[in-house]
Amino acid sequence: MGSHGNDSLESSVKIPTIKFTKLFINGEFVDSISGKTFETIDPRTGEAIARIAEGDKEDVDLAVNAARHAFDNGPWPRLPGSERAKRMMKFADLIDQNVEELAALDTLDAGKLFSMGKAVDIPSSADTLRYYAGAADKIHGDVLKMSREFHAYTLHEPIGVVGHIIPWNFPSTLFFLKVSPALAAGCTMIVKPAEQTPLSALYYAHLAKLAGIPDGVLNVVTGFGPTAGAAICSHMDIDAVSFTGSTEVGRMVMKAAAESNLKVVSLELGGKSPLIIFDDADVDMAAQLALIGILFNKGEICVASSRVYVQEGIYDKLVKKLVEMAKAWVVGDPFDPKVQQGPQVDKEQFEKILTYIEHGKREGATLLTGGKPLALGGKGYYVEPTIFAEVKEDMLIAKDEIFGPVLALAKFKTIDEAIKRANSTRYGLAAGIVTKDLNVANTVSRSLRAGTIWINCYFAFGNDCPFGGYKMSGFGRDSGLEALHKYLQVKSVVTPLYNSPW
Ligand code: TXE
Repeated sequence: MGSHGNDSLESSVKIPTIKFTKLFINGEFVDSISGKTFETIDPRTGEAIARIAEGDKEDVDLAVNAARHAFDNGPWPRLPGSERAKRMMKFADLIDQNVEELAALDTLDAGKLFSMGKAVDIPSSADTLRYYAGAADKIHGDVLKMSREFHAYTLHEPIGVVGHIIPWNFPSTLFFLKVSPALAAGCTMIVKPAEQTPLSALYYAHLAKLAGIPDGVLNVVTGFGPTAGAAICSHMDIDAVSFTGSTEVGRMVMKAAAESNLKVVSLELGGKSPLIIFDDADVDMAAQLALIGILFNKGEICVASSRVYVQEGIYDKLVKKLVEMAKAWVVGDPFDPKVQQGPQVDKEQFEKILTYIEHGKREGATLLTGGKPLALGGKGYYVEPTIFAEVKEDMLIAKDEIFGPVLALAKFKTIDEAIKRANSTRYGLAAGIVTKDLNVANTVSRSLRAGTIWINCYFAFGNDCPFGGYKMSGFGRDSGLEALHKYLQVKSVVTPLYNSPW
């Protein structure tokens, strides 16, 4: 595992100055009503990057008033879909024009790889906007037959004011997976980014204004979950809340929605996704998928393949390869293009991961590699790529989402055993299958209870591919036209015909 000093990096990559630190309400950057601010921290060093306005319930009220007014009286829901689309396209172009700066903000805030942000997260965020812009003028209902006495049709109307609560692991991607379909539908909204990663969300608010998104349509309230986030969930004037985060908080979101105005809820929560590797798999390819499946984005991804089941015939070869690759994996400064894994997002996540590693050791799993923090210059929240073998389903490291670079390996004999063990989890977000046998792939994919199944690939996402969970990974879908419908209401309109007794 390599480490790289970062002194020279600061000169080769342009570290942006932080331009936007205030709440964005009704088209203006404003201080929080309390005047309070909080620090956003660089996980490479543990030091503060900037002070950000700390929104609370009163600020959420202001943002909701602005969004309500924009929805009830403003142009956005009433514009032709093609006009909303034009502005969304402009928004996407502005993102493309600022890719480096935006990628650098997410690297500073979240420790994400700068090269990945520049090549994938930020450009694909612009493409998410474009995908839904393309749908904005194709929102329509059906003509219904009912009986011969009535003429009826359905209208698909924007659901209203939406609250989006997002986490820190994909600050840009998740911002646009939530905001884009809601904009296309004609909704107005309040976004609460995670307290760890407020920087890019505020920048996007600025770009939205430049793109001609009317004031009040897109508001960003930075702040903490139990205050600003909770105020969104229990607000009486928010019509829907779309949440991505922990299962624990997802439960609170649903409870607050139920106890306030029964707002519509969609939840994308944690995962403990299995990857099943069969005897006929290509060893190199399977090892690569298993490695990337757990180490991509430092394991901070809800669909990480954190449980890998390997059939007994290929087990020894595969494990040998996997461990070799994990040992060669480069951990270090995420601005360095040679680095494959940056620091965990914050001290809390870093400590959570190390605690799980200790559990794994105590519970009797075999530690094959890693298992320690990496002290790169004595700073930062770096964790070694870690692989445990002989992991049993009742061990904590097999049950809980660790959200870090920690893999749980186990050996299996038969297909039925693999299916049973893969399904023995409270989560159901994703799963992977590696085999050359189409019958095995099809049988297993139908038997796994998860929202996305990857066969001979992993992390293959697309804007048209619905994404979401089974079981305690939540409900509702981000991505695809399914997500657009999350932000639409269906209204039936019925009128009598000439020969009706009415
Ligand atoms: O999540 P939280 P945390 C999982 C992952 C991680 C764990 C804890 O296992 O280790 O959750 O991470 C807001 N009302 N995932 O503590 O707290 C919060 O401000 C309303 C998986 O960071 O769920 C942030 O904006 N909102 C996940 C968002 O919820 C509240 C990605 C997520 O934070 C709130 C992140 C409240 N009471 C973590 N409390 C995924 N599915 O990808 C917090 N928030």
